[in-house]
Amino acid sequence: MTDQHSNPTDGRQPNLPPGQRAITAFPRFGLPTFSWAMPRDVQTLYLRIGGDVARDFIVDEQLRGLERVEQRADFHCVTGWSSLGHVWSGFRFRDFYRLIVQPAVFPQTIDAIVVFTGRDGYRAALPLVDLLADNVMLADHLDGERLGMAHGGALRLVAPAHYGYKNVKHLEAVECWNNPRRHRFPLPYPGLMEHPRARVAYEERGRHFPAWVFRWLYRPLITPTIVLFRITMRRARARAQRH
Ligand SMILES: Nc1nc2c(c(=O)[nH]1)N[C@H]1C(S)=C(S)[C@@H](COP(=O)(O)O)O[C@H]1N2
Ligand SMILES: [Mo]
Repeated sequence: MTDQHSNPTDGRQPNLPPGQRAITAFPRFGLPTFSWAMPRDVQTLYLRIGGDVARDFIVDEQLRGLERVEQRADFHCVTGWSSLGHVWSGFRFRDFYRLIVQPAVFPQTIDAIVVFTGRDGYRAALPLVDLLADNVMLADHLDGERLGMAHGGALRLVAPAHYGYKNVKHLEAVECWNNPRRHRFPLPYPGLMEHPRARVAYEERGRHFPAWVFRWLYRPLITPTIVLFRITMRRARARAQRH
């Protein structure tokens, strides 16, 4: 069995979603443009809440009051790699939404959209209905350790049913838009690469083209991107140590 196909959790061939290959590592990954925008603060727990709210506000300590939950989940990047069996700890998005966001949001509509912004400027959006699923988390721990520079500290979105590009790291802001058609969300990648739901099980990799086209386009980018992020993360760590 090659390294690429081994399952780090139990050694059996995993039952992977369509078009995915398991890798044993969990590399830092993302859009190359953001590899140079490593956020300075990956430790302070806070979020700005905005969108269709009376006024933007910041939550910090209130987050710690939410019930702590843990789940084991696989991670699937839209480019085709999967990293299996990770344990996330943090807070249920649903609890965060119901207890902190909802009281401040103007009357909800069923097609509300939530836009997440990272401290590196990265953005992604998901329909509220998808985010209320039981397994969607705001995580602050991965495999027993606090999230840091590598995987999205202080807080990241974990939505295992959706491709990695919806799992925004280093969360800075959460905006809830009731009437998404009235707003435009500038996303950091071309519209073609965006799928409003990006569900792994249905291979919703992008729009207008069949999934195999995206697989074929993305596959050659995996290794160079992993190498790039390894380099930029090493630099960011060295910089953080100097200061
Ligand atoms: N803030 C931020 N979040 C991000 C990205 C990014 O570049 N910046 N990249 C996305 C993509 S494409 C993937 S596959 C995952 C990778 O998560 P990891 O670095 O923990 O492996 O983060 C997603 N969330
Ligand atoms: Mo990704």
